[in-house]
Amino acid sequence: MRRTAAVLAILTCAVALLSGCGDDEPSDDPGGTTTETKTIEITFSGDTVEPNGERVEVKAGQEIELVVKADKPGELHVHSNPEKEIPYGAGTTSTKLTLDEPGVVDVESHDLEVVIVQLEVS
Ligand SMILES: [Cu+2]
Repeated sequence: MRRTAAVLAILTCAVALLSGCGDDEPSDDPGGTTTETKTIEITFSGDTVEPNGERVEVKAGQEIELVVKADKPGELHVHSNPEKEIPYGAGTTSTKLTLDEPGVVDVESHDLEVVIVQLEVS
């Protein structure tokens, strides 16, 4: 079942790409309440990535720090509204973001065609 969901997510993604999901607007919300930062470590190695489709619960407006460790540069795709593209380099790259709308937001690698984490925003 999970495989089907992943395939669907990728298809959704491909459609989104066709309709031009290239504009990334970082939605920083100053004046939000201070909550603990949720740190998610993502490790790319060759053609694999950890985690792989794991669900992570976050609060709306909570600061999320993505710490990407990679052996080569690439890009994460966050299926929030609006969508975000997060480039990373070889080595360790740390990026912060917040999600304001409740729902499930996929974080994907289009290079590997996988869903890395699903952020469950509540
Ligand atoms: Cu995508």
